[in-house]
Amino acid sequence: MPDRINQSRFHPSSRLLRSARQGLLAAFAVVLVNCHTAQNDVNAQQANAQQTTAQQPPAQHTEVTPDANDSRIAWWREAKFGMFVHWGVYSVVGGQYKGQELPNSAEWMMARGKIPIAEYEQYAKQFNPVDFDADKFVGLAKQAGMKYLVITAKHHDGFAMFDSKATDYNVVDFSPFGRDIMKELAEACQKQDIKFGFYYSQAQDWHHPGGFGNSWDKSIKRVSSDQYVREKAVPEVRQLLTEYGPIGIFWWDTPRAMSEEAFNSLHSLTKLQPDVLTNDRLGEDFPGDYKTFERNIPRQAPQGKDWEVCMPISGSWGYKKSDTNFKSTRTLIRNLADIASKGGNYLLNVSPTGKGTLLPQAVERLEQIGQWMQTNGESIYGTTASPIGEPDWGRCTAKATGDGTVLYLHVFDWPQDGKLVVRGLENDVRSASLLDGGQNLSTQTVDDGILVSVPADPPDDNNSVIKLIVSGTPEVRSLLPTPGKDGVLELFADKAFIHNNEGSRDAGLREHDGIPHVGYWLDDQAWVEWEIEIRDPGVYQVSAVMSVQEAQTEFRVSVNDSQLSASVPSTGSYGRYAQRDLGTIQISKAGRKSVRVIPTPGSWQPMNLRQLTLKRVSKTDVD
Ligand code: FHN
Repeated sequence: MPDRINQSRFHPSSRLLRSARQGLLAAFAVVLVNCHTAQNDVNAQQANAQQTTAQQPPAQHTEVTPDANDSRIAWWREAKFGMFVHWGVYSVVGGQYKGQELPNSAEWMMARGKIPIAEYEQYAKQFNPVDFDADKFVGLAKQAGMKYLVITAKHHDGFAMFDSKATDYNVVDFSPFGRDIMKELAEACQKQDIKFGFYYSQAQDWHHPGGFGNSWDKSIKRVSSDQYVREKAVPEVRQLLTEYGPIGIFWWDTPRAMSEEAFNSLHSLTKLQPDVLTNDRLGEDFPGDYKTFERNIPRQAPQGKDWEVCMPISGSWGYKKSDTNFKSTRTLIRNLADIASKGGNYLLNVSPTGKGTLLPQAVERLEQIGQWMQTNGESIYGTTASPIGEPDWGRCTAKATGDGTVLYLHVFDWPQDGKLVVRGLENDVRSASLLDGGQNLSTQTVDDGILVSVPADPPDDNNSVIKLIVSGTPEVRSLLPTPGKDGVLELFADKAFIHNNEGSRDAGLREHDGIPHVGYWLDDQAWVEWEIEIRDPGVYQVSAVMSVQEAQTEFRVSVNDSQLSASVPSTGSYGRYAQRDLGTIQISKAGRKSVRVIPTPGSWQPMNLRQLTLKRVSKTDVD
């Protein structure tokens, strides 16, 4: 079955013609009455081959031992920073359809515009990025300090940006460009020592009759998703993993419910390159090598796993004419430091135009990030998460060095009084210096930790890095939030630890009017926690600032073993916040406490929680 849904069109298969040109088919002088006949033959051969393959037992999952896994992912943990590229047919028109702006990200234009396949194919016939130069393109990533590049080999629209053998609907056979972009980029990355990876939309395919997602084109003669996987996804993934050299990353996207056979036939292909790393988006049962967050940086890192944040440099993943929403260089540099300070990688997306180049706004930002990385790259590459939490002046990354530790203090807000305090740090300091220029800085131990004396002016407007070397591994006194002298402790959403079950129903940090709240809290198994320190036992009044849309919601608030049950009526809407008194809790002993907000199963309605406040109202319950 050819990868074009409407088989009635006469369309000489350029692959067969190409082969004919090579004289391979001259003897058979195939007269193309209708491509789908010949194409079917080609596909039939391929399909038979695939069925044979598919009938082979999936490669045994040789369990990777932790050490072996550590060595596989070591380069990725060192790299910290990569380029994501969304480039395809949609780039020709910048996400505009018949001159109209479509909502959302440009690569979704076929779906948002409900564009029939036959019509969308006409855009593919215009894809001709004559200004594309793979070496220059990869050079931009390298210059920015990026160590790997992941590009859309096939997005949801089904168009292959490589010389696919599974379908002529590809950049070589179907577009005037006629070159294998993935091949050119793979070679350029190899030359410039940049790891190369593919994004592949394994389930959504709006061009193949068995792909997920195309609900608008009524000409589709549906076939099973298994057939789509067998005919297209498996052969294309196999081709990408066998014909483009060493592949560092295979980036699955938008998993959909598929048969176990389909999942296993796709997953087993990654054994073709045992060192290839995969993300967690093949399907729920395939965690891959690392978790991927998208667009937003999590407040807390997921525990015990590698993770990354992928994010467009502007608003749209694919080039969108109207998208002027470019993040500032300051934001991008600080994002990189923020993510690294939590132990993650930053996969920053760029969007080539239909001509094959980046907009000047993107180039400018990549160059400015590159300048910062030239000076400060060691504070990012190969670092681990902050041992001192999130200081109020910026972020911190760390790196073991011999019998000591280097702490890189990423100072966003330079102290006006020349005194930077690293709160809670108790180690002996060996040295302190500006990473930019090496100027030595004096330090002293103070009640709150280590005070670093800094010059009046910061070396960098966006993120000035201080290199602090201490003896041994970091020793940090717990600096948990504690009630003030007035007995009041306000616990805000963006300092909470959100305990989620895995999956797409994650409660997470959202914002209304620029104020963070715990939102999307659909799952009554998700709960929220703050760690605090109580110095004065007593009875504490508990209140919350929240919004509740439905009639009423019920939950518990606990402080270690003490708890109260709360029932809060609707505040009118999710966007309408109010302060609600929830009752009192007795805290009998001083010390470290866990404050928790836990939904009452069966009586829970989602709420948006901005803050929880504890106020000491009496010394004991008998006062
Ligand atoms: O639907 C895609 C989207 O177009 C884009 O590719 C992002 C990148 O992570 N992934 C999906 C949305 O989560």
